[in-house]
Amino acid sequence: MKDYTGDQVLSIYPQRESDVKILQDLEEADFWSPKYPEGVRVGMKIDVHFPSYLIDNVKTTLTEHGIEYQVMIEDLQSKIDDQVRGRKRSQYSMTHDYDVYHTLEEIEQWMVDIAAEFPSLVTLEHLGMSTEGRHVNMLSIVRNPDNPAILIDCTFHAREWISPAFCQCFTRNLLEGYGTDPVFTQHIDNLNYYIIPMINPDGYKYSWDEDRLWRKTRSKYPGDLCYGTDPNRNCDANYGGEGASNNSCTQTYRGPHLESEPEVKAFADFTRAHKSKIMVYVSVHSYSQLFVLPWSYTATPTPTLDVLRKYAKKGADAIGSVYGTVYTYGQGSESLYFVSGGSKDFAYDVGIPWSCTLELRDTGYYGFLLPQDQIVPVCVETTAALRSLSDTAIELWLNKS
Ligand code: 0X9
Ligand code: ZN
Repeated sequence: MKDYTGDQVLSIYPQRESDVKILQDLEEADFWSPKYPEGVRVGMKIDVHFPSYLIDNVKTTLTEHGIEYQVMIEDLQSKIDDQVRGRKRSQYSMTHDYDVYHTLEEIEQWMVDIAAEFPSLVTLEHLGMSTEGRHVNMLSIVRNPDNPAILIDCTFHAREWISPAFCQCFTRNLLEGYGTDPVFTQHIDNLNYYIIPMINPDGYKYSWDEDRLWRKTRSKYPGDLCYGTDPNRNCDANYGGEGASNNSCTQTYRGPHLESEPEVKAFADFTRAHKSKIMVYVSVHSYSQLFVLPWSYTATPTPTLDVLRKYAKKGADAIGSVYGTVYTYGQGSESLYFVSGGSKDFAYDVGIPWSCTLELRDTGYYGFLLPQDQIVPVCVETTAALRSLSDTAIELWLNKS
């Protein structure tokens, strides 16, 4: 397992263009937010992870140039260890715990079990294979094939562990609510749910066994130096444009060609085949507390930006109404940074009327290392957003026909 002892994550606040330039030139900087150096802008909070042996140099450089910063994570390895502390021994027996992070094997078993527990509501469908030969599966809750649908995926990025934790917990709430909770019942009766809890199984396993901060898939191509393609740069949405890298050793590698990743291809084929029914697409990531709306690959506003914003606001308000957690929303290229080849832009361009990347908690205190005691609150508040977005899907469908 890769050791991050002594590594630090700094939150840096560039105030001038010259500061931006300095940040972009820092060696071995692992950008957590934004994802890559070109995304750095004046006035942003920039979270960057540095290896222990460079930390003193980096701080000296920042101080010399009068660039403000604070230490976000003092010792990365101890935060990594803290994150799974208290994980119960028998994670998976008869009951599944929804308040801990689960390994890939546990999540795969959970998918089989939840489908078996609610046989009249759910089927487990095979979408495709991963590079390393694992199944990419989907839980499909279809009461009536003529109903509209909502497509939800989790774990595009391996290290964003709160994402699959949310998918598991939400699915449970939804299914248990059928017949007991009037809102969930009405939703399941009128809306089909396609839930892909684990779209990047190879990367997720690697983030447990080898490198906690692994983000990408685990493919490697002839002529490439490094492993891993960013699946959220590999989709058909201005593929290869701004905000994606052609260097396999970066975190935002777009892959050798469009849909080179079998996981992405499986997702994209399914989406294209069901595009006329899918009204809402939500890709669950972390972190930033944001609804990122199309487009991210261009600053041009989408023709339906008003509609996108209207329902994003409802979702953000729904989250806020639970514990007051503040979520913002906006077009990707304005609220975050440019991304080409992202899944939510692909979904939008294929004709799905409402789509977003949903970046869960937090805003950069723990970042990807969100403690387990936040899983349940994240689940509760984000479930409120998905209830709102379920209404949105039904409403868009009624307006359409
Ligand atoms: O950079 C990304 O892929 C997403 N952020 S993350 O920290 N989860 O990696 C943002 C993507 C937003 N834009 C598109 N999906 N197009
Ligand atoms: Zn992500």
